[in-house]
Amino acid sequence: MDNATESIVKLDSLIRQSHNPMIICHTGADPDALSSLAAMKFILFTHYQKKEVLAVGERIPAALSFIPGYNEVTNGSIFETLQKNSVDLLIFLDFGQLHLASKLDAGEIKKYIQKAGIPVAIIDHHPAEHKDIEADVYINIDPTSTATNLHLVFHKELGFPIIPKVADSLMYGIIADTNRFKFAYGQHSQAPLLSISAELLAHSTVSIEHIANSMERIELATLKVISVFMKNTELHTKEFAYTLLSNEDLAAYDLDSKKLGDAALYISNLVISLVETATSGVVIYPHLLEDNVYTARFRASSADTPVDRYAKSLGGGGHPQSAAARIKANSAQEALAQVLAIIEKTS
Ligand SMILES: [Mn+2]
Repeated sequence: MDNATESIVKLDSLIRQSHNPMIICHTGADPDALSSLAAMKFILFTHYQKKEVLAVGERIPAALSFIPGYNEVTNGSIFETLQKNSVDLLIFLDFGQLHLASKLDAGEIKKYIQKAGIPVAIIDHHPAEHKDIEADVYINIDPTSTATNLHLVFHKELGFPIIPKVADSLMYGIIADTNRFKFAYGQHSQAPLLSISAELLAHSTVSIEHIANSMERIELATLKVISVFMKNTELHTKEFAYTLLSNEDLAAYDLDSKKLGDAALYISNLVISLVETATSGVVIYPHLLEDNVYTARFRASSADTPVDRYAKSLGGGGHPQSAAARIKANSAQEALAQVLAIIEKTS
């Protein structure tokens, strides 16, 4: 048996022995975490005949209520649930770092698990080197999502039939974490991803179009902020685009400032590094909680033009293709001037 098969066999036997399993996802669930939690709950009910399954995540965003599994999971305290129930197996989904379990109680949760001697299994897809939770079983076969790992474990390796509800949930996780099959996680992730998805789609009741549309829905108030960001977009050079939004813009166009963050994310993720010939760009907007502070959100459509160097020079940080910094300035224009000066110096 290879390592993965051995871990899966061990997980299967831990689940069979367990009378009171609890499954949890990371705090502030994303679609993959939430869908995996729901799918895992159906799997434990259907294939392992568990009578009750505690499925808990903390701070699950209400914005994810469009995901079919939303009502199947409990949005509440993991530590309190552990204390109130005699849990005899804990399965962590979509994370391997303790602090991601809970904003307030991560340390207490760890102590409780150790004291009670509860076996722990992790099913995750994030880089294994960051894992800091000690687990009896650690499964991380496919790098693209937790959903793909659940498929590989329960359908491929353990041979359970694919039930439509599980296929639906797993497809939401996959579409979200790969941005509709776009992201490559290393060199060889895409062919396996597409064959896993084909197997699930054969049993799924929702189309890729439906899933993608439900995730890409946008609030009208956010769209109005986006439109001003778009209007203010310019090319600094052929390779670099920028846009900014000032406090004056917020007032002049009667924009909802609470939508500023969502609108800036939309523009930086989907627009600013794709304007004409540009491969990178920046989005600048006021930080609403602090006067004279602006956020600069950098994005690159190619790793060949990394933007984290600019963010770092401004005291921020991030990754080559996505980075951010906070800038002290008296106006959005002044913040932009600082950013462009840094780019001249760093390029
Ligand atoms: Mn994930």
